[in-house]
Amino acid sequence: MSVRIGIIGVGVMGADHARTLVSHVPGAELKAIHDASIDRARAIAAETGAGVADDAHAIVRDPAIDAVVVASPDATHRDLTLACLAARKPVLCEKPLAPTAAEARTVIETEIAIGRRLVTTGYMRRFDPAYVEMKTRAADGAFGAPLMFHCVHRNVSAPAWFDGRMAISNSAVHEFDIARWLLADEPATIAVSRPTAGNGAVGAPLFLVMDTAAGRLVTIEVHVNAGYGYDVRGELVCERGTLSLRAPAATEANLALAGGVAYPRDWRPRFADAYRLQLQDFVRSVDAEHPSRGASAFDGLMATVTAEAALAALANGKRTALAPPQTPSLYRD
Ligand code: ISE
Repeated sequence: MSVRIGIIGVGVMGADHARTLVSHVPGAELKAIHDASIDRARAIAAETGAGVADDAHAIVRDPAIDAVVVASPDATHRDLTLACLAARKPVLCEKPLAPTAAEARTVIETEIAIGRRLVTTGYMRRFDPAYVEMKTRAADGAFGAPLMFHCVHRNVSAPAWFDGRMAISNSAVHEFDIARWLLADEPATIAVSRPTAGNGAVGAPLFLVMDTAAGRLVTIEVHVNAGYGYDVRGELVCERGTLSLRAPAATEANLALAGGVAYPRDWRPRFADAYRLQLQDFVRSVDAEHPSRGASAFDGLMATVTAEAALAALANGKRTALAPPQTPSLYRD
């Protein structure tokens, strides 16, 4: 029996999920898709063989659909995830779970009331082989305790619909999530600076410094208009050594008196393995015997709580303390 999937939103990420589902996820059937643009929905349907639904809620309600992927705009994530919970359908919701912590909290409250974890938040880096190897090697003891984690997050350019807050609420959230997962530690305070040189336009670089509850430091550069390529870096500094993510490509080219790696234009090639492994895990988790290994709704809430503190720190120029919620028992492993 295959798992029948519906996808809501087939823009950049939803279309990528649709293609990955039909080509790389055995046991999954892409049953229907919906998009606010009917032309876009039809184009992806023609490519993948999915049906087209003219309403997002028709996908959620359809008894012939077992699980839902939500990849619509950020502001719609919470309500669609709640609709999936009301229908008791497993849902992979793209990050962020909600634009505000108050909205994200309603998702975990609903899930707790149901008493079963149905939500996976699309923090796919938890499946990226490089981060997984970093976490595994850091745990073997040879490196000693992790002390600092340096992150760099650069995009070629911010999309036109990016507003001044989204470098934090839509981009830096990946770093907040991967730092929590890698260090198994919670954020305690956060400060945000930015260079005063340059034009200060939306999407100018930001530099964030977090202390964690266990006394570690996390530094994050977010530059959504870096111009040259999609470039994500990470270096974990431990007591006796460091672990760094390697270059963005598997090959290095030498040609015409020059050598180096090519950068992808966006995150899809860099994290293709992570997206595929996340979808495979999600489809497997539809069977309650195999709980999702992805980020939970609580992890989604935590990334958004951290983003809110970072936005406050950016606005008032002060180091801001976080009051992370206690982990409810449903979310303790
Ligand atoms: C985008 O939505 C993503 O999720 C990418 O992974 C991230 O690098 C980018 O900054 C976000 O806008």
